[in-house]
Amino acid sequence: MDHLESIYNAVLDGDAASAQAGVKAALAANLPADVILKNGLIAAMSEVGRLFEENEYFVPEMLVSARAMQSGLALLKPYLAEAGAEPAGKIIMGTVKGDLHDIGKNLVSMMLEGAGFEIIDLGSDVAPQAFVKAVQERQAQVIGMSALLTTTMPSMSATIKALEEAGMRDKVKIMIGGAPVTDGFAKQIGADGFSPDASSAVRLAKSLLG
Ligand code: B12
Repeated sequence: MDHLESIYNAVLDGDAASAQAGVKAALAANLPADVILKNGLIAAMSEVGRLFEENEYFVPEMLVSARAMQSGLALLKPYLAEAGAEPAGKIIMGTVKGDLHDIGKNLVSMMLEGAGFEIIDLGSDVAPQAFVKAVQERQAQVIGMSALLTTTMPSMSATIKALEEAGMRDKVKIMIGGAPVTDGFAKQIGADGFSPDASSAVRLAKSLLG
């Protein structure tokens, strides 16, 4: 079995120790960090997403896989940063008020970090004012908001309004996502972009920063 395959299997199995061992072995074999990320860790995580949709994996499996991916990614980070040279930009990430779902937000953050962005993670259940305060204090160029409940989607719009009221709306680009969120909703509330998954979120962030 090659290194990428063992990383892939380790993430699918939710085996953090094997994922780390696989990443170490792959790096020692001089595989490029971005290849390890894309063909090992991310490929496995998208298979986890597929298995979840097929009802073959459930939340606990998804959580341990995400954790295994995260532990592998931690080892890759210094190499990815090296390859990326210049930091690509600063992004504030958070799951909106009332919403505790953070797996998708964390995946998006990890992928953005892998692509060289600096991430300021406000966590979950983030009130509109907390986003505004973070923009003021941290001088980020982009806000990424996540919502997994139809009942918390309005908090995205409330956050945009709070930024407008604080005179900060033109200082940041806003991207949104989460299972119930659509492109149409993003346009309706005046966000700058929507993306349905973590890898397209990286493309979106890059295009927002022009
Ligand atoms: C895991 C889970 C939970 C976990 C969350 C654990 C955690 N730490 O996140 C727990 C068990 C706590 C939970 C609780 C609840 N949940 Co829940 N949960 C889920 C479940 C099964 C999976 C969500 C998930 O992690 N998916 C995997 C990730 C990788 O996908 P994702 O989040 O969509 O993220 C991807 C994209 O959307 C996108 N993305 C996400 N965020 C962002 C942000 C940006 C900026 C961008 C660009 C992209 C982007 O990229 C991500 C990666 O590809 C969903 C079912 C589903 N199909 O979504 C229900 C679901 C979201 N939950 C639901 C409900 C109802 C609840 C509860 C109200 C249940 C209850 N009665 O208590 C509570 C609410 C708690 C709260 N206040 O938030 C409903 C929502 C229904 C609705 N229409 O609103 C769902 C859809 C289940 C269902 N079919 O009924 N839940």
